[in-house]
Amino acid sequence: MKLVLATSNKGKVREIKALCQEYEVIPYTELIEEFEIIEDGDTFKDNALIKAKAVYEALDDEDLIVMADDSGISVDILDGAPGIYSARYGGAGASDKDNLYKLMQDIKEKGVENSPAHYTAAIAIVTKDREKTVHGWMYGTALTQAKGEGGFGYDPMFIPLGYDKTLGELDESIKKELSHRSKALNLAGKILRSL
Ligand code: ITT
Repeated sequence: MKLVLATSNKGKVREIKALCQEYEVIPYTELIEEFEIIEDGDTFKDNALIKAKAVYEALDDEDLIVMADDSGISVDILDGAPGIYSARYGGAGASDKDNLYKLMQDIKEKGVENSPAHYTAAIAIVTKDREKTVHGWMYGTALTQAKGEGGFGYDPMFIPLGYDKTLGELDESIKKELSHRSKALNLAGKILRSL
């Protein structure tokens, strides 16, 4: 089964390919030119659906199945920020590194060295006659220091519950087992198998 990913985030593509080996996973940018999708929903779920529907319509092939991931990190001491704004936390055009350093700085400015935090992933699946969404979460601690080079995005500042190292330091097999994305993809797999 061909599964087109409505994302241009290379970290997500790498993880989704590793977790969905029974499918032929293709980023939409291999089929059509990358285009801007305005993610103006109020929730991860809304934004995942906006991306999946935009790409499904642009591909104009009713046999394709499109999957989108909208995700982010929510930090308790920051009242859940950056949440759905995780990709733009450092401002328009901010890199993953800019976002990471801004988040660590904002936590530091609250006068603490760390805070409980969690990642959320909403996955949307769009076909010619269906629109489905599922979610997954990973809880842990957000630090004010980045450690390790593994993963992507905010991973060097996030320690999953039950561990004492960041996702930047831990072997990728651990994130594969625990992550918000793998939990959501596990549920997405059930939907895909029912199509
Ligand atoms: P697409 O919309 O093209 O999928 P994006 O990077 O803009 O790519 P989002 O809007 O979903 O994706 O934003 C997700 C943000 O949260 C982005 O800054 C990521 O780096 C971060 N993020 C999401 N999942 C993550 C993970 O597993 N590890 C680290 N950071 C993550």
